[in-house]
Amino acid sequence: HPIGVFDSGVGGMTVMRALMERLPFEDIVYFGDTARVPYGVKSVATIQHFTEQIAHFLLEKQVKLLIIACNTMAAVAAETVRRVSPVPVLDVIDAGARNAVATTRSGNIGVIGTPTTVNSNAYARSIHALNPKARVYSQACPLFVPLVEEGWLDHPVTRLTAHEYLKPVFVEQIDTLVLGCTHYPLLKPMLADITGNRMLLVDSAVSMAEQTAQLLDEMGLANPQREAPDYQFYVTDIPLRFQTIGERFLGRSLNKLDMVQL
Ligand code: DGN
Repeated sequence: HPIGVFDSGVGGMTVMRALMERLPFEDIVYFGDTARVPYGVKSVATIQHFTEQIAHFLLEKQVKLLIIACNTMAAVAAETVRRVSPVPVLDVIDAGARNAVATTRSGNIGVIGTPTTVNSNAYARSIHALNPKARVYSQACPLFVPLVEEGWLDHPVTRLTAHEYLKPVFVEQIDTLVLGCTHYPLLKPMLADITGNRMLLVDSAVSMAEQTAQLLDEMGLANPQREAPDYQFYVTDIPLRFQTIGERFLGRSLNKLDMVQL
């Protein structure tokens, strides 16, 4: 059975990529709701409704595990998915929070994400559940998503924007920074540069892949070593730049792409 991964659009392909690298013998089905992205500006009820539709779609594909790759969906709809899913559900916020708590030395953790993710306080809740003494500082970075989709990964405009969001008053309080949005791993080199070499960056996509590997092991669900796993992509729309952006996120060419309606 494949692993089911889903996102509000193309961004979850950073999680898909991390999973492909960490778990090279697993079949993976990806679902991106590209017709309805961005979720970050929608109401909680709508995000929960859309998320539940996607979960049902993937469950019909007989997935052995559901992975919520989108931070915005994980922030407000993880419980909705857990309620309807007979298979285990993992989400990026829980994975990133666990990694951050394990990583920080000072207990002062910074989180960056979309406004919905930051306003939901989901990272702070998850981090405090693991370590009540940790202090969480967060910063919404709404301009990062369009800048990354534009491909401006090391562009003066992006650099200026990052300096604006990551002001010294924020950065100097923390020793660990969680990249709490699917798009941010592509900015990692620039963010590392701006926050300085003592900052510990937590890539929530890599954390997710690590947690998935652990769970598959524990449950005895991991595939044995084999050739050529199957990767299937479903999206609800194929916009103009989809191939370019998708391949940039995935780090390889995008085959087996189908458009579906929910
Ligand atoms: N995938 C979303 C996230 O991780 O928060 C970013 C894109 C969006 O829906 N705004």
